[in-house]
Amino acid sequence: MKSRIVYIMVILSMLLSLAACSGGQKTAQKKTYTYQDMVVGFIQTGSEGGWRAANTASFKETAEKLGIKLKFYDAQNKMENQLSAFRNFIADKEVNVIILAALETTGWEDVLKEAQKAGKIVVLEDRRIDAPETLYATYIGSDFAEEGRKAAIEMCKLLEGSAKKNVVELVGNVGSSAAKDRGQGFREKMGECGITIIKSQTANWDATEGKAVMEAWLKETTDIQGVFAQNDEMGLGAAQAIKEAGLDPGDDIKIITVDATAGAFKAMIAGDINTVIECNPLLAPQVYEAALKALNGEELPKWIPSQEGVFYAKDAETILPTRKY
Ligand code: GYE
Repeated sequence: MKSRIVYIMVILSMLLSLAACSGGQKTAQKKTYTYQDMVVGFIQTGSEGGWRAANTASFKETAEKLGIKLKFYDAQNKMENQLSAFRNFIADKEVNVIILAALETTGWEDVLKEAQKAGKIVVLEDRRIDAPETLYATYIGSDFAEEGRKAAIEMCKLLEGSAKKNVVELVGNVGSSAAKDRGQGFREKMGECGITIIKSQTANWDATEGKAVMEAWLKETTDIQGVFAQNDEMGLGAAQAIKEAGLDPGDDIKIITVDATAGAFKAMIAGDINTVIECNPLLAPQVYEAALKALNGEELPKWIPSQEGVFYAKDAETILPTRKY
């Protein structure tokens, strides 16, 4: 009898030690990724001006600092290039994270499903898209609608007491979330002080195009009290056109832009631009941190908005030296 009890005890202890070590093997199999394990396929829009250059620099510099292997692709502002790059990164066995700055809000569902099937983490930076949230880990970018609302509120301040409040709007790439949402936000608030948008046209984020569109408008009418430019470059172009029409930008016609690049600060110091709404391009640290969390299986909020402010001409000279871009 005694030997039977000893025999059962021995079997039991063997089973317990087996369970413990297999459990250990199981936990040993669960890998914890570090930044050095990350191989990122980053799909950038293309060159659009100071904001974009700062955004790209943020991702390259931060990858270097963290030891992330970055495969950078510049889509030259072509949607078809972004889609083909996306598929190339899905096929690239080395890539475990894909980061996208989407040129357009639509057209992403198929590649996102392919990426999910291939087990790739997808993080959206800068631009949001219209696709099911389950298809990407998170979106890190600005609240563009809030930027538009801020612009309208600031334009109301600039036009206070003006008999007329005719405003013209220079729009970015019309398919982009930044353009759509800034326009929507501005329209939500402009009625509070009787602003009317008398002209609205895309200048594709570009200074030269912004100048050409403003020139054409001024040939039609000079009964314009304000310009809402959805980025700095287009606002700088409009200021040039206003000067060449013999008017004083920042005085005869008020100008508000979005981004807050160094060019806008210099234009505020020169008196050509009145107010600038900040849009932060230095997103890489937040984006890489979110990607690492997602790689390690963490659930993330589907949108992590950037924190941003408003800058005024009177403060520009003091603030410019503190700016990173
Ligand atoms: O405002 C503009 C750039 O997506 C927020 O894109 C970005 C916008 C920015 O071309 O300058």
